[in-house]
Amino acid sequence: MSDAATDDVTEGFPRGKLMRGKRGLIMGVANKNSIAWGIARQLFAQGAELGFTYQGEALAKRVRPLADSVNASIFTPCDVSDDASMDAAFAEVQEKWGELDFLVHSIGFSERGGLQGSFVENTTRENFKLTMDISVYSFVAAAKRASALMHNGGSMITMSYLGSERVIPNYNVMGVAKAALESSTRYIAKDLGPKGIRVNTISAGPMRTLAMAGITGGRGMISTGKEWSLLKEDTSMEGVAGTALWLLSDLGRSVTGEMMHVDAGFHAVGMPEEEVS
Ligand code: NAD
Ligand code: 0WE
Repeated sequence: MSDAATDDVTEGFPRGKLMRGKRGLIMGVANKNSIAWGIARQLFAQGAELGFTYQGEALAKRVRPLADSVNASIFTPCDVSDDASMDAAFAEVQEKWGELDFLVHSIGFSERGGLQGSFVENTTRENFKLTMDISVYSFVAAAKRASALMHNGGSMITMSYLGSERVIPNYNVMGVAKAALESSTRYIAKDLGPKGIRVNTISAGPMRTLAMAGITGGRGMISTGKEWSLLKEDTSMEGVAGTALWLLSDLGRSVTGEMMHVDAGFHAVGMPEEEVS
């Protein structure tokens, strides 16, 4: 655990034992900038045993070395739009581990054409369904399968964004999907509560990931976010990963059905100071 490679992969993340003896599945690593990868490194630094699912073979080459660097014991494809693929991934967890302590769901998708301009004009029936399927239903489907393997309680998180609660230009149908995702978190938490399984959402501020690349107004979103935020900072991967650690570890006991903003305080602003000075 203390060789050079481990030091490198956990750089910036506090080391400890909070996750020792816990095994969990990370869904949604595409590359080293993925939020799921930041969370994975933090959990690894605290002693968790990790498994990874990746979207498809096109991503395997990029994700495999990351999984190897945290000694992942599971590395399996999972296209969340396909029930058979989801069944196969969780069958692998059942076979290799037989049980599960935590789940990280960090997946979202909408067609690019739905993420610009007029929400009313640009939201097609097809893309509405696709966006809801991949960004919302996938969490319900994963929670169902993961909870069946959580014999000693457990903890699950999903990733959201402020565009669910407020109008953010161009976020459009993804905002509607994130609202449904946050609501789903509460209903899943209700069903799984009696099994000692906690279910929570992290609402992160804008971060430079693949999902942000080429977004209309993406750069302005990050710089204005920083200017208007209470901390006058970008949202940090360390902050998001630290919140994930808290929620997924026993430190998060008694916390369920909750949504935590990790956005340098941006969500609390009603009027930016710049506009009145
Ligand atoms: P990312 O592109 O690294 O991650 C998105 C992941 O979704 C990828 O790993 C991709 O493979 C996966 N995915 C898409 N379709 C899939 C499918 N059919 N089957 C399986 N996997 C599929 O980008 P990210 O920013 O790390 O996004 C992770 C989550 O965080 C998303 O839910 C996103 O909405 C949310 N989020 C992102 C930001 C941000 O600014 N980057 C802010 C708040 C919330
Ligand atoms: O949830 C997200 C990203 C969502 C996303 C991004 C893409 C880009 C590439 C979903 N689907 C796609 N499909 C693609 O083809 N975020 C919170 C980051 C984000 O995305 C935005 C934002 C922010 C912030 C889109 C418009 C406006 C703001």
